[in-house]
Amino acid sequence: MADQILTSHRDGLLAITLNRPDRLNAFTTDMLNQFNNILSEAAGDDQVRAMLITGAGRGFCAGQDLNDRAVAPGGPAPDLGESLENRYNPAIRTIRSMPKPVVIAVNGVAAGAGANLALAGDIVYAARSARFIQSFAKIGLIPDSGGTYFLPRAVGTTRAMGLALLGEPLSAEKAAEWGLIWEVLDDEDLRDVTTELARKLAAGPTGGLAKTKQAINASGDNSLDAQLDLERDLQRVAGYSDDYAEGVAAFLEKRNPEFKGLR
Ligand code: T3D
Repeated sequence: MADQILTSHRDGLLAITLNRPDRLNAFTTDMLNQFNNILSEAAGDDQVRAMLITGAGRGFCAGQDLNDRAVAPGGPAPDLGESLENRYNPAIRTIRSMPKPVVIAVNGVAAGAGANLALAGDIVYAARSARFIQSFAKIGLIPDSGGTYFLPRAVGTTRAMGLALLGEPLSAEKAAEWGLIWEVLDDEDLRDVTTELARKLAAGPTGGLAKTKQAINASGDNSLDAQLDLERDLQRVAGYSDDYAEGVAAFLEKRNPEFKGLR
């Protein structure tokens, strides 16, 4: 059996490719466990300064593999809370909290938990042919993997509710127009452009980028006062970093900076 997840690590960039193209990269339990292991190792590895997540074939990820669920009318029901607690939630938490930028390249359809995994990224690009589907509504479930958190914050309650209750596909272009994702790229450009961008981030002052991510993610739950305090605290630490000194020196000397990317 081919590896369900492919990784490559070069120049500080860890690229992860979900690799079950015949099932639109839907997650089995094994695959999701593997994904979580890769994510948590990457989160703590200083050699990984940025991440890129994409899918193989014509899909990004179709969420939970429904063949992997022994569920049928009248039969025993699986404990989906256990599945979220132990596998989906850790993946989303690790992506959101890891102190390095995570770029998502949505190469094709992103459905169910696959759609919300995409939205967990820090910068989300999509191929023009990609679609985002909150398909939970079609099978009697609720949007999980952060969907009920990310959607209303990104597009407002009205659109979030429509997407979640109807479970209809949202085109990549509309997703960008609504502010759900950063940018749409032509299908043939997606991989190269996102790899290049993620490489640039990996060569950047990743300590500062990590603090930026932390502050922006905290803002949704903070008052302005609390957010100003957080900015003060994080900026104090950033101001003591070698990367800040290097960034200022490079600017004044009119040369490219060489960031170490330490926290
Ligand atoms: O269970 C838990 O642990 C709780 C957590 C739940 C999180 C979730 O993600 S629940 C939601 C699960 N996902 C879905 O409901 C999406 C199901 N898939 C679809 O609705 C459609 O496949 C798509 C809209 C995503 C794409 O449609 P289309 O027409 O482009 O492709 P297709 O022909 O439906 O799919 C291609 C193949 O992939 C097909 O197999 P086949 O006929 O060629 O042998 C299809 O069955 C398979 N596939 C797609 N999604 C899944 C899947 N197989 C298993 N599980 C899937 N989720």
